[in-house]
Amino acid sequence: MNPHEVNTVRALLAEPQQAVIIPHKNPDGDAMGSCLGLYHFLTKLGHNARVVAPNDYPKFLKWMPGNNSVLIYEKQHTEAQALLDKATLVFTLDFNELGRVGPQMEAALKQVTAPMVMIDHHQAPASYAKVTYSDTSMSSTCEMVYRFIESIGSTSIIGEDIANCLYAGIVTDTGSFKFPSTSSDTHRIAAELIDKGARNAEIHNKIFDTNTANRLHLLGCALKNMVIREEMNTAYITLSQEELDMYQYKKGDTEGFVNYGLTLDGIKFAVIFIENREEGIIKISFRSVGEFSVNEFARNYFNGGGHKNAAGGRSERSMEETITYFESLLEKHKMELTS
Ligand SMILES: [Mn+2]
Repeated sequence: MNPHEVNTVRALLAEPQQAVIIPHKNPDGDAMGSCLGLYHFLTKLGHNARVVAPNDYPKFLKWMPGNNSVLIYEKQHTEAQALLDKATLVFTLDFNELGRVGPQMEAALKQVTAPMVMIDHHQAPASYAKVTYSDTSMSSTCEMVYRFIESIGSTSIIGEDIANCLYAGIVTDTGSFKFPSTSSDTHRIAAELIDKGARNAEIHNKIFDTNTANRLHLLGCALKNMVIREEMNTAYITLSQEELDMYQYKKGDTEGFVNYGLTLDGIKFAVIFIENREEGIIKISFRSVGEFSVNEFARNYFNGGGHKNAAGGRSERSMEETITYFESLLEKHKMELTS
């Protein structure tokens, strides 16, 4: 944040606020960790704060301190709406435009007159907030919340509650400190959080070692389906609705599957196509290493976007047509993919 933004936030927080903190739809570890970390911080400063998530999230994120106070907009609509109505300050975390909370909550947020503060590391932030703290070089929104606390107050306020929440988001969004966005500062902040009480081994275990037998079998199916286009440095996976049903797919089960393509020697571009018959679409996740921007690829061809090396998109065509289209795009981008 620049000095002007720091002053604006400081002035806002000089008065007691009714703050609502909002993650994106289908919140991940970084979204929930940053929201709950900020929740504990604001509460410690004497504000009335609440996290309102657009929809529910997986069990492996529900151990975080403060989780019991989170409201789910989709399920607890009346209570959540009442909080939004009386909010004097709204924080939006880990997303770059209001549409990321889903249409129902987006409409509600557009009615909000309270000032908003955005803290986010995705590209192309929209300009709805009074303060936009956006930095695409950051590993995670949790890292940004740490810096936010540092610049408007003092990190001495960070106790084990904040430390555990923020550490969880950093470990999730950095792929356990292996993605290129992991900087020396990320490690310094993580170390600081451990000193302040983050139980790092336990956090890792709670987030990552939660497989069910069905999920591992579904992973086996996904890996069998993987198509490796070595000459394009590309690997992609498809999962049909039948296959998901066969292994009693539950939301979140395919999380991380797309990354397996990148573990192949020489593969720079990995994609997973997942059929969702209920919505009538194919959901797509893109990952890359190096210069190939999956953010642009997803934006240009699949109605999506994200970061340079991690993005999402969708297709309204059938799986077969989607793959044919995708293959034609590989040809079109052969130069970039093989350079
Ligand atoms: Mn994030």
